[in-house]
Amino acid sequence: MKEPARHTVTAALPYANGPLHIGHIAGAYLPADIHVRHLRQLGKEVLFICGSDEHGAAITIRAMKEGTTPRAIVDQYHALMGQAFKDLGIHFDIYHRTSSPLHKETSQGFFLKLLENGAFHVQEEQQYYDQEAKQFLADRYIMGTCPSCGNPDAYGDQCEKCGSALSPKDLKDPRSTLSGASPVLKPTQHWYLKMDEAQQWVDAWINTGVLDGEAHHDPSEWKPQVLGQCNSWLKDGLRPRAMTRDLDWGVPVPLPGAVGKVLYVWLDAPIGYISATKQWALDKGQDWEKWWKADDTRLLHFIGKDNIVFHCIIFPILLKLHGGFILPQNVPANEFLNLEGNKISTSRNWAVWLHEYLERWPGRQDELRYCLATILPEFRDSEFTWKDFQDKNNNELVAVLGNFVQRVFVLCHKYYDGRSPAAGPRLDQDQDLWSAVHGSVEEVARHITHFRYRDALLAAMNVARAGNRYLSDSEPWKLEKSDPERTRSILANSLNVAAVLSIILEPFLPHTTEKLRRMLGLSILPWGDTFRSDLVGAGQALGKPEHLFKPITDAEIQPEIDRLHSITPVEQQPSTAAASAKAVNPQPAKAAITFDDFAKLDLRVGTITAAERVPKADKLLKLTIDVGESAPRTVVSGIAQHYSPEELPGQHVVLVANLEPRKMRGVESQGMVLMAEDVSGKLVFVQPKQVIGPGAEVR
Ligand code: B3M
Ligand code: ZN
Repeated sequence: MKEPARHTVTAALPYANGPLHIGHIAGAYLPADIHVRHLRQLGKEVLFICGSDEHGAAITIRAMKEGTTPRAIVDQYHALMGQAFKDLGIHFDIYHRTSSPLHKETSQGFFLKLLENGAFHVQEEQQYYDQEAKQFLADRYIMGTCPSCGNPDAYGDQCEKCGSALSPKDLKDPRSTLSGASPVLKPTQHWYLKMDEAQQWVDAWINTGVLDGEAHHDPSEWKPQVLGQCNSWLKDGLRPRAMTRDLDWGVPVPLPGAVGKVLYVWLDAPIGYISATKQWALDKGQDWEKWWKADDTRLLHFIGKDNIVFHCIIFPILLKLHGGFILPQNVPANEFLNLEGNKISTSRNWAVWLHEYLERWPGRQDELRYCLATILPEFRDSEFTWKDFQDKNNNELVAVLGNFVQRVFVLCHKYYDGRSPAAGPRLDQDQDLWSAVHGSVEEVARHITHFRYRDALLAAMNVARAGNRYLSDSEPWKLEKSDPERTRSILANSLNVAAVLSIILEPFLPHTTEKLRRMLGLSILPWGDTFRSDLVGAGQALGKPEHLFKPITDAEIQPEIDRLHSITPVEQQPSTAAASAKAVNPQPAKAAITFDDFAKLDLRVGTITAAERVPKADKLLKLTIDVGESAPRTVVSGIAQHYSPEELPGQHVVLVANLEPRKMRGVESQGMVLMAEDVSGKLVFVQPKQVIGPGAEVR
C-alpha cells in the first residue's frame, strides 16, 4: 500500500431521466465534493469525475411517458443536472455523458477486450417479445398481475404495490407497455459475465485487502454496510450475469450477429468514468492512463447503497478481466436520506428537488450543504426535515459561526478602524484557545480521511464555539479602556481563529469561506496553514463585516412544508422542473370558474396521424389528428421548436375539440392540443397514460 501520488475520485453517474434531489446529494455528491476539496487543500493531485448516465430502460420509458425521444430526455436532464451541481458548488473536473461518441468507442473497445480475454459465455434464453412493436421487452416494458398481491399493474421487475421483486415471467397476464399486446416468449442470446469464476479472488480482495498476492487496501477502512452487502452476495455465490440487453437505446454490442442488442447499462455506466477521464485528458492535453492504471493512483467511488454491488464486485471484475486497470481503494457508500418521515420517492414527488431549492433559496447553497453534511446517512439512513434545516441554520450557522465572525469584525472596526491589531504575549487563556483549535483541526482532517464528514464538520464548528467562548470569557469590550494592549491581543487571536475557520470549513461551506476570506483579506490557503496563528498579520486592512448567514423565519419555512404536503401524489416524477414547480404551487393561478364553465369544454383524446412544417413559420406545425370522427382534424400547433414532424405520428394527445376554428398562416386550425411546459420552456404533450381509442372524452 504505497502512499498515493494522486487520487481518481468518481461520483455515481446519475441517470439523466429526472432531476436531482437532496437524497442524491447526501448520498454521493456532497461527501465526494468535501473529500475532493480536502484532498486539494492537502496539495494532492486529484481528478474528480462525474457525468450523466444516459442509457438504459429508465430513459426510454421516461421518453415514452412524455411522448418524446430518449435524446430529448437526456439532453434536457444532462443540462439541468450539470447546472444544479455547479450552482451548489460541486465542481467536477468533467461532467461527461455516456451518450458521447468517445464513450461508445471506449465501452465497445472494453467489451471486445473482455470478449478476447474469455470473460463471457453466450447463453440463449426465452424472453418476452412484442410482436406488434417488433421488439424484445426490457423488464420495465412488461406489466401484468402481481403473483403475490394481485395488483394488475405490476412491472416486470417489481410490484410497486407490495414491493415484491419480480421477473417478467412471474407476472400473470403479461402485457407490453409499448403496444398493449400480450408478449410471446422468443429465444434470444446474451453475453454473460463469468462472475462465478471470480468468486475467490473477489472474496479475498474485499475481505483481506490482498490482490494478486499484495496488500491493496485495509478492509477495516471499508464501511461495515459496504462489506456486509458484498459478503451477502459472496455468501450466495457469484453467478454469471447478462451484460447485454435487447434494447434500441444504448451502446450497440459491437459484433456482427448482435443486431438490436446493446451493452447492459450497468456495463456501460462505470466505463463512463473511464471515457470521462479520456475526454478530460483530450481537452487538457493530458495523459489519461495514469489515473486508471498507475499503481500509485488511489481510486475512490462515491455512491449510494443501491450501487454497492456494481462498484465493489461487478466493476472490479470487469476491470480485472480487462487487465491493466487498478481497483478501487475504497467505496464509501452512503445509506439513504429520508424526507419528513417518509422515503424520498421520485414517483410520488416526495422530494426536495435540488434545482428548485436553488431557485427558491438563492445564495443559500451553503445552508443546504451544511444541513445535509450534518445528517449524511454515512452508516444508517437519516432524515431531512425543513424544521431541522431552519434550526441548524438559526442555532448553528447564525448563532455560532456567523455570530463569532460578526463579533470579531464589529469590534475590530470599532476600535481599530478596520485594521487587524497586533497580538501581545500569550496568556494561559490564549494557550487554551489555540490548543482547542489545533485539536479540533486535527480531528477534522482525521475524520475526513476516514469518510466521516459529519464528525469532521462537528469538529470544525467546535473551533467557532471555542472562539465564542474565548470572547465571552475574556470580554475584550470591557477591557478596551483599561487594558488596550490585552484587548488588541484578544482580537488578534480571534481574527486568526476566523482565519483557521476559513480553511477548515472550505470543504463544507465553500461560498461562505470565500466571503470570510474576503473579509479577512486572505487568499485560499493550504491545509498546512491551519497550524499557524498569525495568518492575519498586524495592520492588515479588513474587509467590511458581511453577514455570513441570515436567520430563517417560520414564515419562510412553512411554505416548504406546505408545498411538500400539498403535492398531489402523481404517478411519476415531476416531468420537469417547471412542470413540477407549477404542479406543486398551492396557489390557484387563475380565478375560479363554475362547473358549467368547465363543462363547456369538449376535450377529446386523439392520435396524431401526420405532421408537417408550416411554410415560413418556424414555430408552427400542421398536425393531422384522428379524434374518431369521419374525417381527421387539422390543427396548427406552435410546437415546431420542440418536436420535429417525424417524431409525432402515433402520439396520443388531448384536443380542445370545440375551440372556434381559426386561420393561422392560411391554414384553418380546428382545435388546440394541450401541452405542459417545463422549466427550460420545453413543451410536453398532456396524454393519457394508457392507450385509449381516439375520440374518448376527457372529463
Ligand atoms: N445511474 C444508477 C443510479 O443512478 C446508475 C449509477 C451508475 S454509476 C456508474 O442509481
Ligand atoms: Zn404485488
